[in-house]
Amino acid sequence: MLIRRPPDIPTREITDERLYRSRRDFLRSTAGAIAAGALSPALLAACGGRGAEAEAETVGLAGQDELTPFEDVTTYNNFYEFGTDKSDPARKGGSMRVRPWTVAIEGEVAKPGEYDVDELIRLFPPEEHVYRMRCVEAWSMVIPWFGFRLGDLLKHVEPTGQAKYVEFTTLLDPEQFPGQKRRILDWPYVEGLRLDEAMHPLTLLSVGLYGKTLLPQNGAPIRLVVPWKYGFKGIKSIVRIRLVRSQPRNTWQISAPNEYGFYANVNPEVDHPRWSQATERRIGEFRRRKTLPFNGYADQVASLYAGMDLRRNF
Ligand SMILES: Nc1nc2c(c(=O)[nH]1)N[C@H]1C(S)=C(S)[C@@H](COP(=O)(O)O)O[C@H]1N2
Ligand SMILES: [Mo]
Repeated sequence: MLIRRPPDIPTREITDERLYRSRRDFLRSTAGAIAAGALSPALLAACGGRGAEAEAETVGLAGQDELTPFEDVTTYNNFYEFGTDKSDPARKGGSMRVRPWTVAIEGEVAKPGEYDVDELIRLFPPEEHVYRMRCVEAWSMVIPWFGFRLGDLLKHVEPTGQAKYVEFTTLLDPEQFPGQKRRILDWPYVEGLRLDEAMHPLTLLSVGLYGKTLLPQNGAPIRLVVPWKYGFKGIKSIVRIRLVRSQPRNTWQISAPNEYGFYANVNPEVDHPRWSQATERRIGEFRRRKTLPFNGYADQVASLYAGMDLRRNF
């Protein structure tokens, strides 16, 4: 599902996800939108232009899944910079300064530079992407992200022939992130992708969800979203993107290398040493679901790993 739409629809219009969904379904019908006079000509053109592609991309994504309620998406979070409890990020995120914010793009690129996050949003207009998300702790959500493709940004900065991986770094600031005052993890949080994973059209830099600007607890003002990988790959509050020649060490791998690997592809056949990955609990549901290989995105991404031993490369 892809609908081009400005990221800042006033809160009162969409805090209720049922209302959000019906609005979205309504806007998908161009005829309905014209009848209601709901869309500006520019937005209408954008929707029309992406219409066929948007429908095609919905297949195999989260089209049939219910959205996880906004309340759960914004109060049940992992963001250890704010603390290890799921409720810490929403409770302690309020004082985070998310503007001005710059993202440094460095390393093996022809055009390195410092990019203001608002400039990125202007250069790469965000779109909606509804993705299933799966945490390594065996819970999952369905989230209507708002973002742009990381690949579009990378093409813009022109990776050199030496660039093989992309390394991402979260802001280091113990004054804003109380969790960084304790060495729970090796701060700052770092993640990495292989260049082809980073260039894949499913891989996003997200700046919003549910049509609203990203809240601190979800990784404001800009965070990574990689729907076929465990949640920890989705690094939040990014200040640096560096193109590199060799595989970066990611924070959870440094912390417990036997439990968390570099690839972290969702794989029901490879259990975490301390628990099974075969099933998951969708937040808001009671019965457990079977976890799907690559979180249900195998058709789109399995070819990236052809010939690799995914038990060894977990
Ligand atoms: N900087 C940073 N990014 C992070 C984390 C973190 O602790 N710090 N937690 C990760 C984990 S384990 C998950 S499951 C997702 C959760 O994202 P959400 O709260 O938006 O659902 O964020 C990931 N990104
Ligand atoms: Mo996670």
